[in-house]
Amino acid sequence: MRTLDLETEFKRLEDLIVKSESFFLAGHLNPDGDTIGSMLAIASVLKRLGKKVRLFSQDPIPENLRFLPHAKSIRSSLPSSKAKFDAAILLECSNPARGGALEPVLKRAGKVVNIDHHKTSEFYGDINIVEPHSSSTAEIVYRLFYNMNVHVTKREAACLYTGIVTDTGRFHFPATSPRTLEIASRLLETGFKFSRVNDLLYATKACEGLKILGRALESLELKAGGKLAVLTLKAADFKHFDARSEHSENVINYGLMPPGVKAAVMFREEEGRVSVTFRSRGHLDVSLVAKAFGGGGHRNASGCRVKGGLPSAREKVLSVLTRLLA
Ligand SMILES: [Mn+2]
Repeated sequence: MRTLDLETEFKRLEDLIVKSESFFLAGHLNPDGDTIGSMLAIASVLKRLGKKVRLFSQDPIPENLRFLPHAKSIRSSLPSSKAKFDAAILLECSNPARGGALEPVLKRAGKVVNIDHHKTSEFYGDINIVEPHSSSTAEIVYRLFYNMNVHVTKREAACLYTGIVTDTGRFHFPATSPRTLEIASRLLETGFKFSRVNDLLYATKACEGLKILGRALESLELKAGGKLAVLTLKAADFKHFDARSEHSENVINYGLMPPGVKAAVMFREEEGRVSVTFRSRGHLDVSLVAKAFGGGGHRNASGCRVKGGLPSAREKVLSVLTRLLA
């Protein structure tokens, strides 16, 4: 389970945890199961160690993740300008801006810790636990606990399992390794109700989500000689179905289904900007496209936000994507 490169950073973080009293934890914008699961598991362990923990997510927690133990303790408001933390731990943020307007808190934090599995990480932390070969941040967090000799509770296991199962697409994506399955197996050994967790994650979907999925599928276009699938959701679609951005999570994955498709992109029109998500198969690196527009992510899954209206965002992003596919 141990990797030499990470061991020093794990040890430094362990030392920091031992000598610190107060922690600020934050995840990325549009939080997913890995960010939230990892954050809640770390918070739970820190609390068991008698630490003070403040959890922050600028964007709301998706409905399908609110079942996670203590998900309600994650706040969307920043601590007051007087609050000072011994350590700030950022999860899955390639750079601090991925977490939102964290700057005032980070400036006053004793140490900044960056835990991530994105290769786009900018190593901005005093401690950087970045492992791009990990399926998920939850997998790294499990290894941190293992190195610290921390026994994982059922609730913490449910959180970490959620991070792993969602980020691997249910143990489907290539980043799933023997170690991923070994860690999942150890989490199952705690006896948490993994079948119930799977039901809540995968067999439960709000009507708004089902309807917005239908609308997104209707919008499907194939471009670049059938190699690129484009899905588009307009602000009016969300309004029509009374749906929010989170209802369209994972819709992008349908874009990869038509035979011959190498990459999929989904545009979601928001106020004053467009949220863009990318997926690809094999060696095609869509994180390059996301990065070109100030975003980040992995080779096969990435995202960015483009300022301005839908037509111009589509045109700009599609021209870069088509060049990548050529
Ligand atoms: Mn992740």
